[in-house]
Amino acid sequence: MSLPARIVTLLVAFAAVVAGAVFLVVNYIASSLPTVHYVASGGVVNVVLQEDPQNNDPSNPDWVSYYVQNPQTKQWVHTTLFSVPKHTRVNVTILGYDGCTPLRNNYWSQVQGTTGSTVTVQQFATVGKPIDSPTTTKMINSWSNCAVAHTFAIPSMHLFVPVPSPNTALFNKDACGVSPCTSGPHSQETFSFMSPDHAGYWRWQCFIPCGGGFLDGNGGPMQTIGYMTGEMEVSA
Ligand SMILES: [Cu+2]
Repeated sequence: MSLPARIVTLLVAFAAVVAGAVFLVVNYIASSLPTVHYVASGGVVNVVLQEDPQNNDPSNPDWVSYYVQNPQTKQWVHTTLFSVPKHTRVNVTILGYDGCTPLRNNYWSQVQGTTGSTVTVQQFATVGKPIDSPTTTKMINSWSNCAVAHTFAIPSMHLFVPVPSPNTALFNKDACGVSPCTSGPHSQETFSFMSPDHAGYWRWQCFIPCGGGFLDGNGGPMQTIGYMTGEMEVSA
């Protein structure tokens, strides 16, 4: 290789390293996302999330996204960071406003790691208007019919929860188009698990390839904290 070619190669490699470092700093270290803190009451915490077909961040308005509800103000916070106390029963409610996307691996249709290995699901036409009764199930099959929108998984705890999509006919007619969603057809899913018995950070993520417009659906919101991946902080 000639000297100029070597210099160019070196400069390109250096630029790639700098770009990678800048990406890490901007996306992880300098990230200013708020953490929603859940405090135990009566030995339990009640975590409330929603997932939407869009979000209210002007830089990526068409990205699918989770939101976390502030337990005091009931405001929806555009973040995927929340904290729970250690060794506490965590009751989770997820409101699913987004339409379905099939799982790439249908293994994740099976509920794993929750109390009783089940979830309880109910469908709503809009807030306060149920269209069926709550059903407790061990699986939401994303292949037999397109019924799963996203998943909530904490892989290191072996917790995997498929989150159901709303009734398809209602969703196609009347989907929530403004986030955070406060009306429109949605599913409501509840489940529980015990938080770990020591403090730390547990990464959670979605396993549906829901990054529309990105390679294999795995880019964009799928790899960005605040959208389809986040952290559960466990406090001492
Ligand atoms: Cu997702």
